[in-house]
Amino acid sequence: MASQLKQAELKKASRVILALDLEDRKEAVKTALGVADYIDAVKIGYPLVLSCGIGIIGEIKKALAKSGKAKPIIADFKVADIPEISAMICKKAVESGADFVIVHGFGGEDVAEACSAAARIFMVCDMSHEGSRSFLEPSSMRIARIAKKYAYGIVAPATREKSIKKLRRIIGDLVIISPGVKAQGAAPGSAILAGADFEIVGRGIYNAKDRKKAAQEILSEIKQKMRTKEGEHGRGKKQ
Ligand code: OMP
Repeated sequence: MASQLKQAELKKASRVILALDLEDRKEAVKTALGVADYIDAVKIGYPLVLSCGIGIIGEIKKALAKSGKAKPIIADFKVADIPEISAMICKKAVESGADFVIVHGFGGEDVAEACSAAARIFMVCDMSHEGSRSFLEPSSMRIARIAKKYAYGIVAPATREKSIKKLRRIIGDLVIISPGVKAQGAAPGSAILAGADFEIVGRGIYNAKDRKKAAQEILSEIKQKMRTKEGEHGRGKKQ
């Protein structure tokens, strides 16, 4: 059963999720606050948590709320242990302020069930890097069927639009978040056009000279692509 925990929803505005893979606490807070107007959520994973401690999740969350720009936090722990330990990890993430936790799908149904009782989860179905073609991609459709039962959403690669399209057909209206934009080669907006709900961007924003400008540009490229697609649909209907 999917989690009944009362937590934040991911609301679609910019459609951008910031992957905050930095190692310095001050820099991380500054970056999140600096681009808060252009993102819908912040994803925090091992680089930041192992550098600053798990308290950084609550710290970023509070800093955003204090500035009047509260955002949901996704803890990217790619949980993949036995069910009991996986659930403990999810619980710790939630206690630390995470609204969602990313869990690997290859652990199987018992892990998914245990994690979904402890947190709202995103399940990794397929990944954005080349190596994922060896083991994960061939199993991604089976993982998606498990996700449909237990997850709030899935992670699917912006670098492989075909994968997003196939996974969307299985998971129905679950939320799709897609990494691989900019630094890994996918153009902003392409995953959304393929059926994703949000695009995850890390280096494309935090490595930019002007982070705000980079986030702004990514956002306008996404909106532009969406408008073009809507226009094409509109014209198609009239014909
Ligand atoms: P950039 O490549 O810097 O935009 O960062 C991508 C972010 O998405 C990182 O935090 C990765 O850990 C994460 N990610 C992937 O890049 N590929 C995946 O298949 C899955 C994830 C993820 O689960 O978030």
